[in-house]
Amino acid sequence: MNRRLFLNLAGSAAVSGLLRPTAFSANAPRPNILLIYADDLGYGDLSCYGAKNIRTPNLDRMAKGGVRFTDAHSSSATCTPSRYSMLTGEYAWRKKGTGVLPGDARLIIDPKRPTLPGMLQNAGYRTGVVGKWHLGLGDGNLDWNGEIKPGPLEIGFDSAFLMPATGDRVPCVYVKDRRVVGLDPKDPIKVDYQKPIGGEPTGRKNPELLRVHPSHGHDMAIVNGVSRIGYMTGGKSALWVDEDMAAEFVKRGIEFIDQQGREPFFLYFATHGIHVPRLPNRRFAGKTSMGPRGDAIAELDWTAGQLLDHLERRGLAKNTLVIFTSDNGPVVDDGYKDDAVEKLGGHRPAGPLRGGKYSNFEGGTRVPMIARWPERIKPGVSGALVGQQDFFASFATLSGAKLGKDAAPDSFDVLPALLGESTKGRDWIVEHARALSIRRGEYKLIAANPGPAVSRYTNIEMGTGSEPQLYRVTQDPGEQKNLAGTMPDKAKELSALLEKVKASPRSRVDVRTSVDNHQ
Ligand code: NG6
Ligand code: CA
Repeated sequence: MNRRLFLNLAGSAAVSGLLRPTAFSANAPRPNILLIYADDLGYGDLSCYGAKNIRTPNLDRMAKGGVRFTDAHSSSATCTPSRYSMLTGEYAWRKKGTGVLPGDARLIIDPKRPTLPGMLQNAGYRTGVVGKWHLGLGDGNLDWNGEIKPGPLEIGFDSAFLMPATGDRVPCVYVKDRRVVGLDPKDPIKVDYQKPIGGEPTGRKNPELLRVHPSHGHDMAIVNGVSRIGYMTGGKSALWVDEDMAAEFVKRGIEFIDQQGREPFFLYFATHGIHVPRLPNRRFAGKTSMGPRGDAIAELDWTAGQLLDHLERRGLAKNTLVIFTSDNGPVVDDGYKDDAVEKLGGHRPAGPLRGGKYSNFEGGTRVPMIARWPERIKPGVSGALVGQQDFFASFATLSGAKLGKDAAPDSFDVLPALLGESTKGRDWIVEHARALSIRRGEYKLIAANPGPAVSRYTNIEMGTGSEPQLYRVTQDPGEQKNLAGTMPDKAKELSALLEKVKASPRSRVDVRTSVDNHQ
């Protein structure tokens, strides 16, 4: 059906000449799109972003052949809201219930709304997701032993191979399309996030059974010697092996790429690395001086390398747009005693930025991002301001799809910037962590948000303050000098813009500043 739709669209495009953006010749084949989405990887965690204690040769090679962005953002400083925004083109902070989800949450993306994969599917792409989901499954009280829906297949993916939530949340099983993989019906899975079930040992009561100990939280169900968040029983034959997860995802990603049809593909490949628990494969254990966190970065680099090599092998590299980025900034201790703090050495996971995951400072959402498409992109480094919520509108242009007014309400078409053809991306962007911040031009305003300056769990500087803060981030990327007192007009201007964005549920249409808004 998709292919037929594509042929129809292609036919009418030839007649009307309307569907393809002028920048693209009508005959050029549309590129495949591979989006490699890392978890918790910081701005300073790759050698191509200045890391000295670690080498990431595959991603460095990708950066050399593509555009490396220095001001690219996830929409939020945690996972679920970033993914929600990326797949819907809507800021997650506009919707209740889009914070970090438990593993038994219902699907938070309404199957009726336009989505990034759905838009590409309608435009004739074959769409797939492999890896971390964390957007909920089912519509409440999900039975993990039956048909799991709604899920990715209901929001525009043709196929799915998932880790349902996070590596540190139950259930610790894979879901393929609508079923748990390898489940024995005689050993059904039960999941509970409120109370222990089945009399099984827990991390709290049975620390002697653990091979990795929690530093905070993570003291419930024990799976593979690691205590997690949430309780589960059953499903023994279906449990994943943490150390094999990266290779499993690579295998499934390659399988998807190899189901080639005549249509281009879109693969959303979301890694578990480098989220906790950090249990990279034996091949990477001890490969860096930084313990499991460093080794997980090495494994992540390998993962990207495997996919890039495969594209090469299949002759697909030239016409595939590969984007590599991360869902939020870095965290060192995220709840397990895994040597990450002790072995950090001089490494700065957020590079020159302040804060990290969960934080209002730039370290929360400014993440590595590399775009490579040999047939189209000229290698370079770009300081354009771009956000992951912009993939939706940008890929719409790329694929020749038309966006309805209500679709992807906060997504701006920054395709020329993504392709390295323009140094201008967005005029402004909202960053979302504990509070909202707004970036425009040289400045950033963090809204007032009283609270402890440093998280006592993660030791991250949160960017809290009882008054708004203003930083000139172009000159002061480390956000050291608060200018709110000396530049009250600038603070007011940004604060008014933030209020306007909050009040305009379709910011692409309603918040036009001097914007290079191509839609
Ligand atoms: C936190 C977890 C953290 C991580 C995070 C979500 C505790 C104490 N901390 O609640 O370990 O799982 O949620 O991370 O449980 S994210 O990258 O998926 O947003
Ligand atoms: Ca994350």
